[in-house]
Amino acid sequence: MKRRDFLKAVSFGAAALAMPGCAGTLQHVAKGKKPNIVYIMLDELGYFELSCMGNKYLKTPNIDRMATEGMRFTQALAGGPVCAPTRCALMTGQHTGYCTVRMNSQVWPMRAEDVTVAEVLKQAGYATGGFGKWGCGDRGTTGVPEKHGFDIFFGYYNQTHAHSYYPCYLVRNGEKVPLEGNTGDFYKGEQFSHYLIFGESIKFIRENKDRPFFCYCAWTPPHGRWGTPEDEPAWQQFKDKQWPSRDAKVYAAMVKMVDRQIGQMFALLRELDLDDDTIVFVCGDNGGKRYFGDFFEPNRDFRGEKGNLYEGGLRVPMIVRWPGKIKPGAVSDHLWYFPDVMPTLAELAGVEPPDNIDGISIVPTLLGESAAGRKQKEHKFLYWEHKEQVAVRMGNFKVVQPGKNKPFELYDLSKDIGEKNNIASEHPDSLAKMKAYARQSHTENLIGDVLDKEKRFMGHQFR
Ligand SMILES: [Ca+2]
Repeated sequence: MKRRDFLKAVSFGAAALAMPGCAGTLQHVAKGKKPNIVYIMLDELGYFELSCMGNKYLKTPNIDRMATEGMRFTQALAGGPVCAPTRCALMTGQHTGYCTVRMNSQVWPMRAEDVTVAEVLKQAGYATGGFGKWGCGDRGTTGVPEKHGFDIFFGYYNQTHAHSYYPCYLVRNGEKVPLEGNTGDFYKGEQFSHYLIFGESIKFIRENKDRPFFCYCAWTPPHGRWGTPEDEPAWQQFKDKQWPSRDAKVYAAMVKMVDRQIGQMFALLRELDLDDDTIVFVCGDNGGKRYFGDFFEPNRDFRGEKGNLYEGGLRVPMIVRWPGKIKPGAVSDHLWYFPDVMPTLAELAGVEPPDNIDGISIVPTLLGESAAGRKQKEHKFLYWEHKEQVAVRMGNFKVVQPGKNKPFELYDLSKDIGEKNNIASEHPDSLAKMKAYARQSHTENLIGDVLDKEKRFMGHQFR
């Protein structure tokens, strides 16, 4: 056993030992009922792209209903402003100054010793399935999901592979699954990948209905490129709109399609009599992108978009529903981000997360402080880095360093959600403190190993 694998085994073993009867065990766990967990993350869906958020064009009736039946968060923030790092922060509970995958890269996999939430839940007795875009390590690397706690992962391992809905193949547990009839054309083919990914998500729930399961749906719609089957019902609804581009219409159709599938997911949970035993999350993966200028207004009130660390790059829609446990119609302004998902799900499952995480469980916010048996703990600060950008959030204050050697800007988000009024010169003490938090948060970026480079994604023309 290599030293780092040994360290992983030791720290993880200690976490497992700490689990039974630990202080603060939730009532449902004490009674031996671990909830099923469905975590649906829609790629690029912006904060203002739900109809319940007043969007004029996009229709999300099932997500809207979920918000009336569950809790909607106004200050849930992504782990990072682009696909791969935000997923790594979500999976590991570590922020982007500490986690392994800090950029969208072809050669930057998770390390063997990185512990994911799937590993933690698997140790708690969960069946673990992932469906959609992985982004934390290509085939042939130490970052593959089947070595990070997933019993099954089906979809795209490589985020660039995920740019097509008609790829020549998808991947199941490291093995290529050829999609006959697809030629490498981005917009046309015989097999629409997301139907297959959705089908596998549903199948996983059916197959594991009699035991606790973690169904991680990192679904790629509405991320481009925007190919769609001509007979997709949502496309039929939008294709004749007099809108600026075909792509905008497909984007709207994709939002409507995944909303319909979320409705189907809830119908399945009711059919299997699992509705009350299942907590469902629906969120975006990073801030919205202005693919069509301001047409859909993905980040209406926010500055910036996907790729930067202003609120437009980080704030995501986040709705959580668990009948009988989460208060219906609640709106929470609790400030949290993706590293908090790991300890939250671990607590719901009655196990301890690893020690080396940055997240804080939000169970007291979700279930109420009396059910959780303690008050909600707040972050002293939250931290992000992306390429040469840095951001720190401390209460309502946020600093952003938008590039290398650029001065830090300071905003008070309670008065200035659009980050327009830089007040750095008025608050030297807060600025100094937050800059110090930034310095202490950045660690050396360690990297996983490529074990077989022939297995990596080579481009859409290759089968
Ligand atoms: Ca994304």
